[in-house]
Amino acid sequence: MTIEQTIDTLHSIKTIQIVKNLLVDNDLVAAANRQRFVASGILAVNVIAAPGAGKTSVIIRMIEALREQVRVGVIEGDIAGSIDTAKVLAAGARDAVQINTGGNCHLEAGMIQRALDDLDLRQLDVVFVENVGNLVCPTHWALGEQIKLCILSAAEGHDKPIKYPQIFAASDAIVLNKIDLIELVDFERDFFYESVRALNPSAPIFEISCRTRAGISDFGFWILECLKQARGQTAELNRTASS
Ligand SMILES: Nc1nc2c(ncn2[C@@H]2O[C@H](COP(=O)(O)OP(=O)(O)OP(=O)(O)O)[C@@H](O)[C@H]2O)c(=O)[nH]1
Ligand SMILES: [Mg+2]
Repeated sequence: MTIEQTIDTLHSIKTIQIVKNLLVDNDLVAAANRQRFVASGILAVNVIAAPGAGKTSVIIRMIEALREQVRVGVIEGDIAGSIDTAKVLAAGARDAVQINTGGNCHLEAGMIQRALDDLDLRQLDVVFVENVGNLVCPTHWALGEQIKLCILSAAEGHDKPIKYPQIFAASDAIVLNKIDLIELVDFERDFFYESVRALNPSAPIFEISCRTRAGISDFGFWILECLKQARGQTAELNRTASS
C-alpha cells in the first residue's frame, strides 16, 4: 500500500475523539517548572518513546558526547525499578532522580516539581527527563520542558508516525535510532520521512545509532545549540527582572 492509499484509508475510518479537561492544573505546574529551568539556565528535554526504543541509550550517548562542555542531570520515569538511573549515573550524569509512577503510563508536571527539589540545579546545564515508555500518553502532559524529543527506533517500523501521529506532530525534534538495523527490518525511509513531514514540517530529524555512534555528534551539536537558546531566555529573564 502506498502512503497516499494509507492516508486515504485513514481518512475514511470512523473515529471517536475523546477530549479530556484534566490537563489544566498540570499546565500550571508545568509553567512553574519551566520558570525554574529558565531561571537556572537549564535546558530541559522531555524524552518520549516506546519501551526499548533507546531513550536511556540516547541519554547516555549525550552524556558521553557532551561531557567536556555540559553537566547533565537526568530525571528517570518508570513504572517500577531504578535500573536506568543506575545506568545514567554510571555513564557520568552529574545527578539523577528516579520517579516510579506505580502504574501511571506517563510523567506529570507535579512529579517533576518534586524531583527538582532533589536536584542541585546550580550544578547542571541540561536535564533529560526520560518519560515512561509509551508513544501515546506522555504526549499530552507538559512537564515544563523546552524541548519535546520523540525517539523512534527503526525496529518499530516506518509506519509509526501514521499510527501515533500526535507525538510526531508535537515534537521539537525526532530521533530515528537503531539505524544499524535499518536493512534487517525493512524500514522504508521515504515512507517514514513523508509521513513525519506531513505531520511536522519543521522539526529536525536525526538518524542515529547508539550502537555504532553514527549521527551522535550531529545530534549532540543540536542539543548544544538548544542550550545556547535556553541561556538566551535566562539572560532575557534576568534583564527583565533587573529593569
Ligand atoms: N542495535 C541497536 N540496539 C540499540 C540501539 N540503541 C539502543 N539499543 C538497545 O535497545 C535496548 C533498549 O535500549 P534502552 O536505551 O534501554 O531503551 P529505553 O527506551 O530506555 O527502554 P525503557 O526505558 O525500558 O522504555 C537495549 O538492549 C539497547 O542496547 C541502537 O542504536 N542499535
Ligand atoms: Mg530507559
